[in-house]
Amino acid sequence: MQRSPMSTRNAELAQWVEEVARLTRPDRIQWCDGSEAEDERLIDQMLDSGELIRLNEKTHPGCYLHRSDPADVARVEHLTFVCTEQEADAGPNNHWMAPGDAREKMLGLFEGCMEGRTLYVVPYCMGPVASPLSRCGVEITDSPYVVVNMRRMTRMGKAALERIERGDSFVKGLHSTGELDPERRFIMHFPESLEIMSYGSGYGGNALLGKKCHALRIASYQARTEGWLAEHMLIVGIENPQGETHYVAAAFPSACGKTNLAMLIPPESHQGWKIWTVGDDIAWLHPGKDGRLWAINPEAGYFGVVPGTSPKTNPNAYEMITRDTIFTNVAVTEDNQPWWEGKKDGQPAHDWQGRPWNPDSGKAAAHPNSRFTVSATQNPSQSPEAEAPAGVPISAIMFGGRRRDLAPLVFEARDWNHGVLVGAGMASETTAAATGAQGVVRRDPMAMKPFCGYNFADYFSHWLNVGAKLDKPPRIFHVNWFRQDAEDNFIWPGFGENLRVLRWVLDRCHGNASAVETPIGFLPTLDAIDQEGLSMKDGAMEELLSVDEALWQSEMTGIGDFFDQFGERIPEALMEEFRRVVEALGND
Ligand code: GTP
Ligand code: SPV
Ligand code: MN
Repeated sequence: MQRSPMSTRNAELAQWVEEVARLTRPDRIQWCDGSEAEDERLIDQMLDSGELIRLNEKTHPGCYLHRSDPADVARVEHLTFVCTEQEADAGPNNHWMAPGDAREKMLGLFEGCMEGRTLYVVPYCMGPVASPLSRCGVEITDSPYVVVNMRRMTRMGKAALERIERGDSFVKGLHSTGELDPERRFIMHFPESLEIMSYGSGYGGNALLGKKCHALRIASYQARTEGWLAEHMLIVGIENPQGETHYVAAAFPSACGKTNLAMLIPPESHQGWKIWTVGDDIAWLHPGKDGRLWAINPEAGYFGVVPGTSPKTNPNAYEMITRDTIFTNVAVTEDNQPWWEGKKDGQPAHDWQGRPWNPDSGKAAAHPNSRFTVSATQNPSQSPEAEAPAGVPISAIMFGGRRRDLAPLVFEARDWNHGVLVGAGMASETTAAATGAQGVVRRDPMAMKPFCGYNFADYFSHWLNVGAKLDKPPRIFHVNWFRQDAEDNFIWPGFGENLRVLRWVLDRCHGNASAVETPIGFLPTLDAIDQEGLSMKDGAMEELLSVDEALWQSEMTGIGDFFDQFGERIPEALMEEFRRVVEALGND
């Protein structure tokens, strides 16, 4: 077996790599240092093997296309398990397997799976390397595509390894693309021993183990025992014309607008406003000594949804992905530029599977869950605070989802505990980010249904406890950009115009925005959201801010049924909030 020169002084890591190599029997072991030279070598190698295709160098320098196996294009929630000793600790919100059984199953799959291949050792740090809030991990993988993605998505290589060698504990993530057979595909998490085993998929959240597997499932479990929160949230700074910046964290389910909100460009009508991206997918939130909640983004890049990205909807992202970007499962034009639905420019010649494009097929040319991978440093609105070791202080938390009806454009919870109910009661229409039916409303508390590494009942209790520790907790809001009219049009223009809602949210935090109290919380008065320069149909704001109490009553019944499955474990304080809203709806 060949070995690259770099190895490690950390005995635990060295031993684990040895063990895995004995099990998987690779031809070579390569320790990844995260250097540019290493990245270039891997890319060249993948260009030779066809795993990457070079895109038009004139229009898209440094951009490559990767085509996944057609049956491996999204997260697989039905094959994702949380393996705690006690089944009840994983909760009814997770698939569970006993750790011993899961390990045995996975060892069987991994046996000899790297024969003829290279085993890459990928040390990474989630969060700024200098931050005490950051956490390390090591992913062992046989996929060079994973390595180059991890280099853009995390602080990968030498600096992370040094942190581990200084004594940081690390999450052990073992990954192989295997045969890409959906029958031999499992994503297993062992939060009690800080381990992940992922076999049979090369796609995003299944394979880039630092992201959902570590920074959410494992980290949420750790966060509970340590008194912080690991959340599926963007973090954004909003600078007003006076030069003051306030930070908002927002949890929306997959493909529901986090990346777009995190890098929004203010509309023409909002001269002097500026948006600063801290993170677009994951936030680690810690109670600070000052009684506020502070957030870091554990990631260093974006694995973003491509379709719908246009100079109109998200000019920042559109610009950002014209260079040094890895595209996964987009279509290409005749002259080899990436193409996707909603690009508003060019025409596809080949679809995401490389087949000649047939405009009459009625099918999308790019996969609806096609993605870009890009380093955050390429984002023109990257926050100067993105590397701050202490993170940024959070003024407001927003929950939201895709609801064609029911949920108004925005409302504010009465207080933290009511806000926890608003988050716990969230639901959203499913999207292409996970396999399975799309457009089906499902309960997705805090946008964490696929990502909470433990029992949701304990998670809600933990949220309540964190709030109780904060002297100055963030205010909590719920938003919905996706209300539709009878003709299926989105009523709210969304994208850049969402800044208008952010302004109301921040004005509420500072006590100078008007609102009316309703059974579900505080809603803006009809004129409270600035509509200057906004073109909407007459009566649109009334519709966006309407609360249909009969619909809300049946929503509360659905939430109650959802809570029932957790039995006695559901915190009483949450049920108190629940009963209060039900009663208020009944009395109105
Ligand atoms: P994940 O990366 O899967 O976690 O997704 P995300 O939450 O970051 O979603 P993203 O911002 O990538 O948006 C997903 C889709 O929703 C894209 O096709 C966007 O164009 C669309 N979208 C985002 N914001 C808005 C909005 O304000 N209004 C409307 N109508 N669509 C939006
Ligand atoms: C999501 O599905 O929420 C994503 C993409 O951000 S993935 O990395 O596949 O989880
Ligand atoms: Mn996500």
